Amino acid sequence: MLRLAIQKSGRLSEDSLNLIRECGISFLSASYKLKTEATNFPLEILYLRDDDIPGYVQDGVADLGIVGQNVLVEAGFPGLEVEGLGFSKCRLSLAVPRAAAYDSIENLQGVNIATSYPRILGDYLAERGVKANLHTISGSVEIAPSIGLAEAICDIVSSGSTLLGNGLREVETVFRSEAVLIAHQNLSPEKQELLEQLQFRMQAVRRARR
Ligand code: PRT
Ligand code: ZN
Repeated sequence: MLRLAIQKSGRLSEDSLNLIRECGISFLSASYKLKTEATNFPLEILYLRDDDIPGYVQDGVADLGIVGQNVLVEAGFPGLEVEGLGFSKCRLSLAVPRAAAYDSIENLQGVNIATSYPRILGDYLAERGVKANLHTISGSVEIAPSIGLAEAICDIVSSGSTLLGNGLREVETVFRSEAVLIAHQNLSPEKQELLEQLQFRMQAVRRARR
């Protein structure tokens, strides 16, 4: 039986469950439950915090997972990605206060930047020869400039209205993300076969949606 980890409650949850259902897989879901078994496919679904999903799949506690590429790459396991799923599209961007002068990434030399993505941002800045002071915070990153914690931020953006509402202006796109299917690297031949069946169904669902 395959074990698939999905986000318990958050932006990925509904689309992840819909995708599994559209693959013709039936299961009972109750919001208090932490796992469920499908009735017509050898699949067990685990409901977890999204941040825990890459590590569980890396360790083989779960065979598969659905998670944002941003979380996957930040966790340091980009090699687990099997395929993009086309939902939860967003970008990780740098932003500065609306009135701040900004011409190029060079302006961030020596600047304090608040982010929940120190690895992705650190790599991006290092590739461009920029040395900044990264302050890692786990949430409410957008308020950092207004409370004097940082002069710039790097956070997830989709519509841009959160940045706007906090008086910030997007200046660089650091990373583009979508939900991805991930898999443990050493699946047994039986599980690998089930993964291929599941991928075949997922691809059919995506073709039908277009
Ligand atoms: O509880 P758990 O740890 O499981 O969930 P979480 O709170 O860490 O994650 P969640 O549910 O907020 O997001 C899950 C994934 O959805 C992210 O890792 C991204 O891959 C993806 N995603 C897509 C987003 C957004 N869009 C998004 N807009 N994740 C977060 N946001 C936030 C962003 O942080 C910012 O605060 O929404 C705000 C910006 O939105 P706009 O529309 O105002 O630009
Ligand atoms: Zn999370």
